[in-house]
This record gives sequence, C-alpha cells and structure tokens, in this order.
Amino acid sequence: MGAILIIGACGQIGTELTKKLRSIYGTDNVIASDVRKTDPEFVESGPFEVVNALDFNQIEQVIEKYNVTDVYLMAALLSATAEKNPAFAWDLNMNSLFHVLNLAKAGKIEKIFWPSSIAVFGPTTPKQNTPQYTVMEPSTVYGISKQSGERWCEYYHNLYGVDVRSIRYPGLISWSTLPGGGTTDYAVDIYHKALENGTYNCFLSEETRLPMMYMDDAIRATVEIMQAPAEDIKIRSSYNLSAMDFTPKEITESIKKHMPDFTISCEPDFRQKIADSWPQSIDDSSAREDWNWKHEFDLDAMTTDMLEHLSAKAE
Ligand code: VAH
Repeated sequence: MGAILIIGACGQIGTELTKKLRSIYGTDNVIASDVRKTDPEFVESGPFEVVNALDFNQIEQVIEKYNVTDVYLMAALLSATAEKNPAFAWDLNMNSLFHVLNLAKAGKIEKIFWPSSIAVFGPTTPKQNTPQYTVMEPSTVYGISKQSGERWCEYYHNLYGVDVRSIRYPGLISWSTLPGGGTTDYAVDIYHKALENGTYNCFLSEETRLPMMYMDDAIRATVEIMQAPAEDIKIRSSYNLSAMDFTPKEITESIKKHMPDFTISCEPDFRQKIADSWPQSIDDSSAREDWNWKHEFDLDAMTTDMLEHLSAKAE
C-alpha cells in the first residue's frame, strides 16, 4: 500500500478522517488536500496540497508526486447547500467522482472510498428500518447525485474491476468541525447553542425523526470498510449504515440530563421538506453481516462526549 490522498480533507468528515488515518498509517503517508487552505493548524499538521476536486490533472499530479494508492473522495456539496446551487452541486459531486474512477480504471489508484448518504432515499421509500434494496426516488439534488454516483461506482467495479467502496452515511455529528450546509446539521448546532445561549432555535419541527451517527463511529466505519478484504465487500453501490435515530425533542431531552434549563424552539424552514423526504430509521444488516459493522455511540453517549469536548474547547 502506498500513500493515502484525502480530497476535501477540510470538511466535516475530512478533518477527522485525516487525523484518524494519520494515527494508523503515519502522518507522512496521508496527504490532505482541499480546494483552498483553511485552518492553518490543520494545514500545517501534515502533508497538504491545494487540489480542486474538479481538476483531473491536479489530482493525477498529486497521486504521482506521493505514490498514492488509496483515495478518499470527501468533497461534495451537502443537501441544503446543493438546493441553492444545483448546477454546481451536480458538477462537483459527479465530475470529481468520474475523475477518481477514471484514474483507478487507468491503474493509477488501487482503492477508492466514496461517501454516499441516506439522502439517496426519497418520499416514496419505506421510512422505518429502510432496507438496503428498496424504492429510491430522491427529491434533492444532493440525493440524486449520490444515487447516480452509486450506480457509477457499481458500474466501474463490475466493468473495470475498480475497487471502490462506499457508505450511505446518516446525519453525522461531531464536535471538532462546525456544520457544513447539511439538513441534519441542526444536531451539531444544538450543542454549540446549548453551551453558548442555553437555548436553540431549530430549523426542523421537534418531531422530525432522522437517522444519525456520531462522527467517531462514522470514521471507524470508513476505516473498517477500507481495511476489509475485497471479497467481503459484496455491495459495490453503497452500504446502508446506521447507529441511532432521534428527533429534536429527543436530543433536547438528552442535553437536559446535563443542562436541565436548556430549551428549544422550532421554526421549520426549507430544510423541513428535505428532512421529510428522508427515512426515519435504517436497516444496516448488510454492513453488519459483510464486514462486521457495529456502532458504539447511542444518543446519550454522544451528548456526553459532545458537551465534554465543546466545554473543554471553550476554556
Ligand atoms: C446532509 N449531513 O444533511 C448530510 C447528510 C443524511 C444527510 O448526507 O446533507
């Protein structure tokens, strides 16, 4: 195995994925890249390259410069942002994937991780315990791009033998990066506002149930699917993955166990329609059977960890 390249390393998942992969494979073997340099501390924490995920030649040059064999393509526009800029969202989410798939087809990359999302499901999908295989009529640009991307990943694997692996992430919650334009990001913001103001105005209704996961679990799942023997990865579109599901009301109750006076108000905005189009809970039995996936964080464990880290960060 050669070096690892993370494209979109400065994003919500990318920053934590970079740290985790460096702790496993060594800092110098994990190249972080993004379209621009952001947090100086992160950029200076190890090898960093400015790479536009839409620039095939830039990606190819970095792969050759560092003898990269594994690529994690984390650059994308998320659901809420994509609705405001559909053409660019489609361009970024799809053409970045084609660049990496074509480099693998040409033998320049050995293994790819590409994130999909439960956003591939739509209003006609069964909402409870959504199965791995079911009706998928996404009604968001983000969901359409992820569903199309899954089809192309499976096609490149079946036709050209490309070893591309993918996970349908639920909403992800982390303490180390601020929300990045996702519909589920209320579940990140609520912890920040609980500590800052003791109250939070939520852009979803309090009964909106969504599949969610703590970032520690998501990062571990990403590492585990990439470390699994190729023959264990039987699904080459993307694996359903889940840990928990909750509503704004339930996360509020979890926070109140630490901060009894915390309150929320709800003023649903355009993101309510996006959330209502998604499943409420996910069946991830295929991931558990094929590569031994199991989550570790439930809602209360996540709340404890989030509040501890955010409080320590604020000191
Ligand atoms: C979003 N956080 O809200 C992402 C995620 C399931 C949602 O893909 O767009």
